[in-house]
Amino acid sequence: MSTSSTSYEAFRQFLKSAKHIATLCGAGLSAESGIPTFRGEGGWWRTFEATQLATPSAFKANPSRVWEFYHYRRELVLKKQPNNAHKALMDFENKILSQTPQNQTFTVITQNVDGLSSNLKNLIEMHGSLFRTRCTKCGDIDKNYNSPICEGLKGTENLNLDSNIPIEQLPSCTKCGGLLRPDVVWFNEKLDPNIIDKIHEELDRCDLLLVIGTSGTVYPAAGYANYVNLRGGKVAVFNIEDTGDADFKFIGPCGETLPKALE
Ligand code: BJW
Repeated sequence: MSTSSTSYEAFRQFLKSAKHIATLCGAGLSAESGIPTFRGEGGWWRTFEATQLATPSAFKANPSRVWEFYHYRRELVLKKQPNNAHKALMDFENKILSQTPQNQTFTVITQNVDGLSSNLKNLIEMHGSLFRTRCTKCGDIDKNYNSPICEGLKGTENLNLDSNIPIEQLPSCTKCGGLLRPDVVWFNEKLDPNIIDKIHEELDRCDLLLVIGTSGTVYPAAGYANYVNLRGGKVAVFNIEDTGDADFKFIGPCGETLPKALE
């Protein structure tokens, strides 16, 4: 990549000609819905230590603390709505799906676990979901939108993270009684190999990757833009900050830039 274009017109022209279009989304996509990012101003990892909350060893050492964090985030997200950037992705997907003949594809790969893109038909949630649980004993995975997720966590929404709730009062499996965990991907955990395969299928054919609201610091997602570029695909970045090289760059809140780019 050399110089970046900031022209919406040039982007829209390229978008029309691209056959396989994909996005890689991060926490910035949901920022305008009122959901904190991880590393930006007010971000989770600015206040809390990621290793104390988003690693398997943190959960083993203190499942109560980890569940308090995820309970807080579930309750927060349940009160939030998709914003104009989510809507732009939805409208664009509908536009692509209504083409006859279908001569373009559109896939949204998201690192977000908030479910605010869950109305999309072609969605890959690579880091899991706040609204799925996984049993630590039998491995059962289940959807769960209960509010609160269990009585033991009710009233712990002050984010002190020090309630020390006994394991028996944390979410438990309806099938085997084992301790449940959030079905998200923590640091040092492998992503689901089926999901990785699906992502690679997309990246291997992608002509244009839209990188929306991600700091590009967490692997494997952080390597995807470069991967697409090396294969000759183009990369368009939508971010409030300049995150580095790209063929197209739209700096500003994605609730404003994305609808304009995809109109
Ligand atoms: C806006 C905006 C607006 C704001 N409009 N923009 C290679 C090199 C080095 C390290 C590694 C490596 N490979 C693996 C690692 C280790 C690790 C890693 O990457 N560490 C780095 C920190 C260096 N990766 C892993 O551990 C991964 N696992 C793995 O690779 O396994 C391999 C393995 C092999 C063998 C054995 C075992 C393992 C797993 C990573 C899982 C990440 N999990 C989290 C938590 C998930 C659940 C949860 O949500 O609680 O995922 S961490 C957190 O970061 C979360 C996010 O999805 C992820 C990415 O963050 P994101 O979305 O980019 O958010 P921010 O806050 O960083 O950025 C927001 C951006 O938005 C900013 O740029 C703003 O400017 C912008 N913005 N408002 C537009 N309105």
